[in-house]
Amino acid sequence: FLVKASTFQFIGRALSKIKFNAQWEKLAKKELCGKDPKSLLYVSPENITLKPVYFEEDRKGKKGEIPGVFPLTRGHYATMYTGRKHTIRQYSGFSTAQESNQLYKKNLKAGQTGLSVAFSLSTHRGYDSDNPRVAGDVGMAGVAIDTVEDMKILFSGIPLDKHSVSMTMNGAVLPILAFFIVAGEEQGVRQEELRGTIQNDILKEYMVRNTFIYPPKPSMHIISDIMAYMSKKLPRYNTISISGFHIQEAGADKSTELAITIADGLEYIDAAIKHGLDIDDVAPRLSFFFGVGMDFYMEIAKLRAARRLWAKLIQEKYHPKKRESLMLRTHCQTSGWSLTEQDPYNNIIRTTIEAMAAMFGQTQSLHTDSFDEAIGLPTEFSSRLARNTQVILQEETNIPKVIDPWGGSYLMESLTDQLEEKALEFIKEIEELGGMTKAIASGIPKLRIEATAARKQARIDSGLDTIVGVNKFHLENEEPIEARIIDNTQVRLEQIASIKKVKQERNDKKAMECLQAITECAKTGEGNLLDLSIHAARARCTVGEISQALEKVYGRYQLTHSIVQGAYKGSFINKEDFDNLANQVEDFKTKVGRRPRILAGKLGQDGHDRGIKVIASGFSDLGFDVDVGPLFQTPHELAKDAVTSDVDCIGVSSLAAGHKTLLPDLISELKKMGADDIVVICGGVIPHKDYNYLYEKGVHLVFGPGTKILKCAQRTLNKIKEMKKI
Ligand code: 3CP
Repeated sequence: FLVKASTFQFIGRALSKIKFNAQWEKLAKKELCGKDPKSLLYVSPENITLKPVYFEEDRKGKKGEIPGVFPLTRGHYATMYTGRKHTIRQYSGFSTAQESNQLYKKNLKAGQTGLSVAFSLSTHRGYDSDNPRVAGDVGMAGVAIDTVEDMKILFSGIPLDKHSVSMTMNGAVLPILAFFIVAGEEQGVRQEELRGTIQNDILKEYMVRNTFIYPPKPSMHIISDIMAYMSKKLPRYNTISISGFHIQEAGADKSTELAITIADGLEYIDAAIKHGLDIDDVAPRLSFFFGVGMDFYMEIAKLRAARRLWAKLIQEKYHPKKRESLMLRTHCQTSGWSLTEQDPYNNIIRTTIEAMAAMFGQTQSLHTDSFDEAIGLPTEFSSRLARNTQVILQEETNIPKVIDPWGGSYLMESLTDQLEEKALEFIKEIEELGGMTKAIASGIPKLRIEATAARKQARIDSGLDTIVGVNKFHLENEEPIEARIIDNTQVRLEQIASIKKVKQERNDKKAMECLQAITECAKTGEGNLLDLSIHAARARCTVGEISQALEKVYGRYQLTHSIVQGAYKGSFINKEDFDNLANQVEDFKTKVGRRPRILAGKLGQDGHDRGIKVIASGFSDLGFDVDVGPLFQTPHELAKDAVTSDVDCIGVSSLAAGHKTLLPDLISELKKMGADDIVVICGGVIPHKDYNYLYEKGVHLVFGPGTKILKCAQRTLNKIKEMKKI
């Protein structure tokens, strides 16, 4: 039922329960010339009904709360951010450590108050830059860090006891954390003085982000070792940033995002307790990370409900002694998914609105997206505007001068209650499945997210939900905007040279002993993996070597895909257009003897799979025979799978800037295999100016963000027919 239920099934039931204040209802009916005021209701994707007006009775007799007082809905400190503004923490990293270091210093001077490192996908997945598997990924979507020497360059001239640093790292968390600690040490900063956050939230990687390396069980062991080490030695460092952001970006509605995030947090605490830690050793240093999209009221309510839910559940389940254990401290990021390639300056407006929601929701730290992120990596200009969005909100609007300004609003309190209730329902379902690790193994949370994403796409494609410039008010002519270009070949060569130098200069025997100790610890569970990784970092072992030392015991995890069926079709309003194309697919089947067969693939280390899964669901509902290939394939592997499965078309989704290297390689692999009659289509974050380059290299169709699935499917079918001369 999680997969097939349509949003619309719920609407009738929800509406019949709604009651208005009788006096208002009478007046409203008159103003609406007799029409039922229920026509003004809106049912959100969470199945929460937004009413045109709220009254005291919507709070069901509940009293107002005080910031700093349990259950902390209005804030975990009494003064919250009236005295200390939230941290402006822009996530960034460009190719090399030198470039990123320059950028960080510049940003700090210009008003940014915290650092946040974006790593290269090759680093995320535990590969050194000289590994041929990652030829197309090194330095494309963040900074490539191979050894502690790179980390030292990254923070050169940035004292690590003065600046708090967030590092988005999950898979290769041990070597990266170890490099950071050793870089601090070699700057003269003691471990207890280091401040910041490591993302280290592996559970969500198996549901959405996919930059895992090892299977769930050993990954949870790694996390427990990190919590054990850091609670003793790095008391000011946040050990996990439990992310709902990625869950929302992958398509979840707000109550699902909230429930999964809180359930992940509880699972980490249980793992720590099993590892012998106390609730008060771990909970105070867990931190959170939420996405903030365009549903303004709902996003503010979500952050309020999150604080309340966490405080209540921790109190009820673990009875901590420290007050800090109850505090849900969070970073927020404006929604990348809400950015459009079409009329992209509109994104500045979107980001401003989302940033306001995050501030009204009392975030501790915030990243605001650059307007050009649906087209490519941000430029210096767009990054400046993004940062200044926050600076202006903090400095010019007086918004931060009042704590929880929406507290006491009938609407906001009612939405907060409803979101808390809905999220709790799903948390209980997860608990009944035996906790989050088991729920992930059942595949239920992932399917639930993917079904919501497919339904949302259908709502947009059929015009039920508006996106300005995409499905309403689109421009006749779009002026192309500048996008940042990264010379991946140059970055890779520089990194390869620096790895070589580090290996030549180190004591190899010592390095190998450190790696052997890590492998032994992984085998026996004796010792602490972070402690051993710090020794390996000091001995100049690389990211790849440390990851490999663990992989020998744990192996590399492979995700199996399933495709959500019926959710796209079930939420599509204009059935005539849908059926017309579905009939063409049937005709194809009659003529050819089989359905048009598509292999949807991801190349390189880019694990963002919302796009490919939504396309797979939509095409499959239309009658195509769709298979989703494994993540992280090389062009050779994808071509081989396509030939073996005898497909008519390969669809590649590229979101991490690897398209100019990986797609031409795929085409040449297909040629080598004599399979150049296979149609190759691609989509994702691909700048317009790269379209011709891709066409020249042999790609048949390129689809930008915002393309309707029906249009994409129609053009693909036509192309397959043209190639097959049908
Ligand atoms: C603040 N403080 C206060 C008060 N306000 N003390 C008393 N009364 C107050 N009113 C204190 C805090 O206790 C803290 O002290 C210090 O001031 C700093 O405040 P903070 O709120 O802890 O702020 P910050 O250091 O910025 O930390 C924020 C959190 C942290 C806790 C959320 O985890 C964080 O910065 N997270 C960022 C995560 C991030 O950037 N992720 C990027 C994801 P102490 O220091 O003594 O505790 S990017 C992923 C994007 C896409 C992708 O996947 O690629």
